[in-house]
Amino acid sequence: MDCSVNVEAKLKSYVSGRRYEHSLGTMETAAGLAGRYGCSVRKARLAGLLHDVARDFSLERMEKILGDRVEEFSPVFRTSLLMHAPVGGIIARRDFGIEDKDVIRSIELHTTGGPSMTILNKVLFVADFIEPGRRFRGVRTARRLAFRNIDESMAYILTFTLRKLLLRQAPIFDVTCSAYNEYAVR
Ligand code: DGI
Ligand code: FE
Ligand code: FE
Repeated sequence: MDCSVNVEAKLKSYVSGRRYEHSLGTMETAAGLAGRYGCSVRKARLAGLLHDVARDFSLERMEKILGDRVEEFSPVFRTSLLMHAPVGGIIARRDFGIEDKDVIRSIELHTTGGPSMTILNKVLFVADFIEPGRRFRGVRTARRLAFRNIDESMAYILTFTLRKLLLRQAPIFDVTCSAYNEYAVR
């Protein structure tokens, strides 16, 4: 299945109304960024629409879907927040028939980021942060930066997220650090 109208209708049975609106917003923003940076608008829309497909699943449901892959997460990272991205990748393929590797990887990396991200991976990561429903101090700067320089935008978002996590003394996932280091000022 690849027609985005069908995907939209089906997504409704996976996520809450609020999440559905966020998914539509991310889809439109991802399309805009894809146009700006010259990657596939169709893939960006699909990735934006489906990125949070597993966001409202329970931890038990996620662990069942991950199967042996749950071992990839050390116990502190076995939270529904961190696992909804890889689980989303699995659901996008299994239930929505998405085969495109770049789209799947974009979904898998959308929460933490990761090393060697493609343009599409970055487009989704940034779109998720700045879509029209987002409200926080700094969102206007983030929106402006997103369309000016995607790598600087990655640095801005990762710094913002890491700072917030550090202030809470929350555990930092290895891939979040790898992503940050790729865009940190050298
Ligand atoms: O699903 P969304 O709410 O749209 O957004 P998301 O999938 O980008 O999730 C963002 C959250 O993920 C953000 O509040 C911080 C959290 N996060 C990202 N990297 C890490 C992390 N949380 C912890 N504890 N450690 C990380 O490395
Ligand atoms: Fe998410
Ligand atoms: Fe999201």
